[in-house]
Amino acid sequence: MPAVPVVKWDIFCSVVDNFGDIGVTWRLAKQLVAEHDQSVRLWVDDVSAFARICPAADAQLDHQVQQGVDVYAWHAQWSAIEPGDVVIEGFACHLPDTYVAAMAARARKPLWLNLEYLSAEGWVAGCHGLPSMQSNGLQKYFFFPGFTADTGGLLREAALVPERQAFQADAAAGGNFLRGLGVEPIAGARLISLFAYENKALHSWLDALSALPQTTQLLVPEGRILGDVQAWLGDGKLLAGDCQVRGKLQINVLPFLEQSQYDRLLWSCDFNAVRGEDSFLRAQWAGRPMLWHIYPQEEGAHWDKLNAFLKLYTEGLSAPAREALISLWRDWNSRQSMTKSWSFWLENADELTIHAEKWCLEQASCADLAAALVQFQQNWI
Ligand code: TRH
Repeated sequence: MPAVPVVKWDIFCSVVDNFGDIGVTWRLAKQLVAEHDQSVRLWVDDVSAFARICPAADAQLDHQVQQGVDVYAWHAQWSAIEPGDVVIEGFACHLPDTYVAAMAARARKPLWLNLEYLSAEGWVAGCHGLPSMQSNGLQKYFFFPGFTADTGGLLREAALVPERQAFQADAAAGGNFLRGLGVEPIAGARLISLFAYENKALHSWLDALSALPQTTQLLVPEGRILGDVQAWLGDGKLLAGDCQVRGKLQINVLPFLEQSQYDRLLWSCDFNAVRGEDSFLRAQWAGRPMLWHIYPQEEGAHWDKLNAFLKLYTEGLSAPAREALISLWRDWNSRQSMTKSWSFWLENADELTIHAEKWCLEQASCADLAAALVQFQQNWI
């Protein structure tokens, strides 16, 4: 049987802000190599952002191999290279003009894809996979991740959910993991992880947590929300390793974690506050209830996205549980007091916890995004 030729992928990532762009493209690159034996070059214009989520990386290098992926610094001054067979521009980033010209000049034209942002909005399915003719005669296809079978699916490694379930079924695993981070878990406490943009609603939530009868242990990796935590504590600059107690609330500050460690943090917690795109998805794979701080867009465009997700996610919930979840998410995202909505959420915590696992398993029964991309490429040739 003739050997299947290796498909070469070029994935381009422009780090607009934070870690979502690199978080998603790096995850995809790793998975294409590990599970589909593809040859992948990841071009990133901010290698230091990459090195934050992959600490084994060297932010100074122009080229390095990490987990089988060739990671290149994408410089403004582009050197000519032979384009791959599949070219992915992450989140509509602008490819170097000379690279696009080289794509058009290739005898066998590459498959050109724009990997879009994740959204649950209804129009996504209609646009997924559509081609758009470019001025140089190449077609560019829009590839939309999504929550329904008529979209490109969600990034999920093949072993992710079973691995996560085994971790959670092991009574010692979460505690051991946290101890490895220097955090002693408090027996009987509700464990919450917090990753969010700056948010004025945080103060009311921390007030509520500190006044509850049950202890809460809040785990906060270093990041933008730390300023609000600091202001609430009123006790100087917080650093990784710090621990502060107010009433029934203990706050532990963690270092920013490597991506797979961050997964384990989500798996260890009873509730996860997440943001952006990638952490939002990883919290769903954690099978635990969550609170999403959506990336705020101009003129409130993010509300349609948030509401579309809420509509899908809350299907099958009782009316009170649905309302509790929606109130909490809306208060958080509109920076309103969380006092009432958190207490309402707690009343429905059991149902929402069962629901989180159910949602995860439903979503995990669909094809994942990397597999869908490989399939798309095979159907295209
Ligand atoms: O960082 P984000 O806010 O990213 C983005 C960007 O703003 C981007 O421009 C926007 O388009 C997108 O949101 C919607 O949040 P996100 O997407 O959750 O990415 C964070 C990444 O960082 C994710 O891969 C998880 C990872 N991470 C770690 O690896 N370690 C950590 O300790 C934490 C807290 C996160």
